[in-house]
Amino acid sequence: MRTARSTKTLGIDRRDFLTGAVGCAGLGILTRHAFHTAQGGSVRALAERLADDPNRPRYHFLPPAHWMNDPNGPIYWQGTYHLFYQFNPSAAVWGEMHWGHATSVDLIHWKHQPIALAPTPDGPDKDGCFSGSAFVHNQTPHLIYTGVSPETQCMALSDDPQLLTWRKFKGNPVVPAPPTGLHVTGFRDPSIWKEGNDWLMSIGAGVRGGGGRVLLYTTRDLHHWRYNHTLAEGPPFVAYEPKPGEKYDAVRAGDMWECPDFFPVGDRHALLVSTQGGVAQMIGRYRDRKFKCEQQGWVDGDLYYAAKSFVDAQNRRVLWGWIREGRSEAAYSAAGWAGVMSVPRVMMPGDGGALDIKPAPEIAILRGQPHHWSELEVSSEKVLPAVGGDGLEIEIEFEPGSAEGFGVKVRRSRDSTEETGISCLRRSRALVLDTRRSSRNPEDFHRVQKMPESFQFSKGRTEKLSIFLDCSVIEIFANGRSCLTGRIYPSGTESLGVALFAKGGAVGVKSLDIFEMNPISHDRLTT
Ligand code: DQQ
Repeated sequence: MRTARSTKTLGIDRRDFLTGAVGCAGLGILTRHAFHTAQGGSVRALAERLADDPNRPRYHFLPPAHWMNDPNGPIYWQGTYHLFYQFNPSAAVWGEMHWGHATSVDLIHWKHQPIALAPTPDGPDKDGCFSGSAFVHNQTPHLIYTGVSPETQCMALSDDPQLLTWRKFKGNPVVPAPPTGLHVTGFRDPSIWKEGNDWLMSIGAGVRGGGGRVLLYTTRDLHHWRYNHTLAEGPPFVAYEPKPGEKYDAVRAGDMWECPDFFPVGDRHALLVSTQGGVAQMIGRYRDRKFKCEQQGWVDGDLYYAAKSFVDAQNRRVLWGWIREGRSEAAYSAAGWAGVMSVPRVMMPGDGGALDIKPAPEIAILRGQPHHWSELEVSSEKVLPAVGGDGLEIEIEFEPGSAEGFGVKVRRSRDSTEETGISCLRRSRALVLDTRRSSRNPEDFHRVQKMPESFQFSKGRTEKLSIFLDCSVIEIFANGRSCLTGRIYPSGTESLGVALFAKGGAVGVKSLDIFEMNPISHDRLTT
């Protein structure tokens, strides 16, 4: 990781690693995967560009190059975690949807594998293999996904213990159309689970002007699917007012729920759907194969989308989510990559009914050089001179005092003309990620993002933040419950400082731990 002290990684310069002085792993990844280069440039030039890109994260999962969006079909199978994802192998823009594939034994370090699903010319997925799920039937791993266009549900299975090859069902599509008479805005992203001898499948849908829906299908043999009824439905989560002249967009309007994810949480059930720019969480009762929402909120902000969970080796419910780019399409297309996977998150029932969402503890294996402070009092800005970098985990526990606002700054330049602020605001009871000064470049991404779920301060309680900074990604976990993900693209590669601050009074810092994180990829390419 780039830290205040060093620009090298384990003594290996990234360019040497790529071009052969040490090895050619990065280049090999791209060549083996037969990457095309959108601009007609060489694969070597693309690999060098990615390896030298200071915005490209080094401990979050990334595709080897080009575009990635939704996590698909996460599954733990025979001692290995498999992560599939929406992938465009030709360019760093959305399109030509394939299923990329990577494997891991520890949930943190990943190995790229050959593409799992590609569109079949003249097949029901000729225009793309959209999102879906993995499951095991008769000891055989299966994938179920949406083939386009039109949107239909298709399946594939693998006899390979390593799941490197997949064979599509001859009878695809297994669900060729939405239920007769239902005029849906979309019909995609199947998710599957078993109850007794029945397989149940939920499909994302909605009705124009009528909100989102999740449709429920059942089968016993995987070939004959029967539409049962609507598993869940609901109005838009936020009022939708199209701008003058704006074309109707069902997802933006809240009339289409994408990527439904449905699972038990304690004695209730959770339904996650992606819509209106974010991932909505609904908690409620599941009876007679119908879900009734009792509580709702958002999982994260609007840069986190298409979340998808699975049950891991330890029976935990682990959630993956796609972190979008904050920069323009022109910028990410030119960079040659777009999209990052969140760190794995563990979900469990929390106080008051909402989900608790925490980073998977496995992430601690990446902790390098530690720095520790305790019992500090901060009444203005306090720069921490001994620490810095673009790959950090920050664990901080505040004891709110008289300060109106307090927090941490990262990626701070020495003259503080560039900095990213994470603030707890007492009056509005909010946690805010302020990226207005994250880059000196006025064209870059500048905004103030608020943690969507109310981040409550209560007298006498401490506030605990876990912050994962990884080059252009910031993931914040507040009190083990609320999450906020942001993107920053600092113009100064020397903007690596960390500071604490308080405004309008003082704040106590009970404890502060900062870890310089080890990369999972020394060349930004191999995982
Ligand atoms: N992304 C996929 C769709 C899904 C959307 C296409 C959500 O299956 O609805 O890439 O990001």
